[in-house]
Amino acid sequence: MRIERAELREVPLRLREYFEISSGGMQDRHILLLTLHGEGLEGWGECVASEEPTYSYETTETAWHILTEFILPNVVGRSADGPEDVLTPVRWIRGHRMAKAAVEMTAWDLAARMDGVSLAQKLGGTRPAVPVGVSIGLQKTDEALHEKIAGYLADGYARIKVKIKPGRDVEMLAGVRRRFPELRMMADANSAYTLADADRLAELDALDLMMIEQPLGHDDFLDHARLQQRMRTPVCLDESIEHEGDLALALELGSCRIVNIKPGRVGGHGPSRSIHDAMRAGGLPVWCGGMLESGVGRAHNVALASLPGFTLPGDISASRRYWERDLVEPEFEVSDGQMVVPRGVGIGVEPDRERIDALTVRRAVFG
Ligand code: OSB
Ligand code: MG
Repeated sequence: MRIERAELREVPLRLREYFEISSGGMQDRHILLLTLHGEGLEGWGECVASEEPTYSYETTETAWHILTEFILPNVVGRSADGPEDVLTPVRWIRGHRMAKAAVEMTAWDLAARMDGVSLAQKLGGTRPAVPVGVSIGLQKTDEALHEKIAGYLADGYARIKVKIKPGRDVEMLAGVRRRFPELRMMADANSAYTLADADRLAELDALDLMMIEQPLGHDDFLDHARLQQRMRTPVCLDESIEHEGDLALALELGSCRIVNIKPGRVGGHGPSRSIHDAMRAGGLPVWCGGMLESGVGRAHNVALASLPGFTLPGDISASRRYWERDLVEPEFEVSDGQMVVPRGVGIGVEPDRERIDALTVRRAVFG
């Protein structure tokens, strides 16, 4: 496949609600959208970097810098054997997997369009619809959290993820469990604890959580392994798994039993498939996380989540859970705890070009 042209743009988009996690909060997203052009076709993708370096060292600004100065100038005007080969000319760039993933994923959409198939088909997806949940940010009060959960259950989500941090953990989740005895529930700490909190975290074992996500340091494989030995609740890693090597280390040490795969975090769909395959070979489940993407990024996530090993509900929620109005048509919807995987060619939803043009505040063109 030949990449003839690239266009990167920044599109500000305000979340309907402030989203707070243990390491910070988000309200006004700076969505980075990428298009790659070749053979008269156009692929779409999104960079998942956040505005502040809370979840990752990458930010929308570092991603803009790395994409415009180093990645896109070396990728545009070249031919690649396929989407997994597009980043070969920039293998020398250390890290910056979110910036790289944007290009790799966009190339997958372009490649699917060149083949005339859906992105899900191109990736090897097998399921027409995938189970989905919703991730709820830290709320001011327990009552507010209960209200939110009740609302999302009414919307039909298959599981609820609750953000936690020290001081807003065991008692808060015990209250949720009392009010919703049958709820499929999990917690995400975004690295808010240390191994010194192990006894406290082990109290969560009484609450029948599906898993606890990223309780300890973003790069602390050893302590996650020690913690997993001290609690029954499965540990799920998110921030820690940036590539296939991290997964190998985590499995060797026993740092987790579940992995949250975000293609935008691990460098794209290729690395996501490798992680999926390795987990599946070990009989371990994965699920697809989210980064408060627009519908463009969501389309990539739902296509990936149609692979057979994504057995647990993903953080892939309806467009209206995030935005007053999404950037794609039709918008994503949830019913009966499932999201339908688009069947059209490529990502299978149509970016609203006119609106995206009108909202764009920054643009860089290559080729
Ligand atoms: O830890 O999974 C996370 C959002 C931004 C940064 C990190 C995380 C999240 C979410 C939201 O949990 C998932 C979504 O609905 O997109
Ligand atoms: Mg997480």
